[in-house]
Amino acid sequence: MMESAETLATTTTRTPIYKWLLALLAAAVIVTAAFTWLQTTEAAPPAVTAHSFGEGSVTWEIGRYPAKVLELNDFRLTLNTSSGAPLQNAHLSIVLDMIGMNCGNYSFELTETAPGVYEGEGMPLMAGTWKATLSLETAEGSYTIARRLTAVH
Ligand SMILES: [Cu+2]
Repeated sequence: MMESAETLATTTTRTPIYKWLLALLAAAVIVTAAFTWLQTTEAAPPAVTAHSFGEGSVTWEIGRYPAKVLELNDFRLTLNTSSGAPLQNAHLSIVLDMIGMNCGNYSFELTETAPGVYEGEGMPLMAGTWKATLSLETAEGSYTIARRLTAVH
């Protein structure tokens, strides 16, 4: 007799916890949906982006934009020192990886085609939003700079 009374007591105290968990779950679903909606409606990353690092600044242009999937796309990065002079003799490489997917990375090196201007060709493997991570090495130090880009068919 005592046992069944105890069981009943536990059951009645548990019910509100389940309701609370259900409410939490519903809230989580709503928040996730809102985030997904925000991500898909977010403006496409621009063709030209500007970045600063310890020694100066980078202007990062993608020649044809949005970039073309499975084609070589021109990347042109212009490096300036803090005083505005071309930053020469740096070593630059870029890794492209698709945001939220494991469909493969694409890495390439850039070469200096004019003082402070570095060019290379990158190939996104699928349509969507990609992250491009620049590894920059100068005489003074090493830097990592990232941007996003859109690729289409
Ligand atoms: Cu992908």
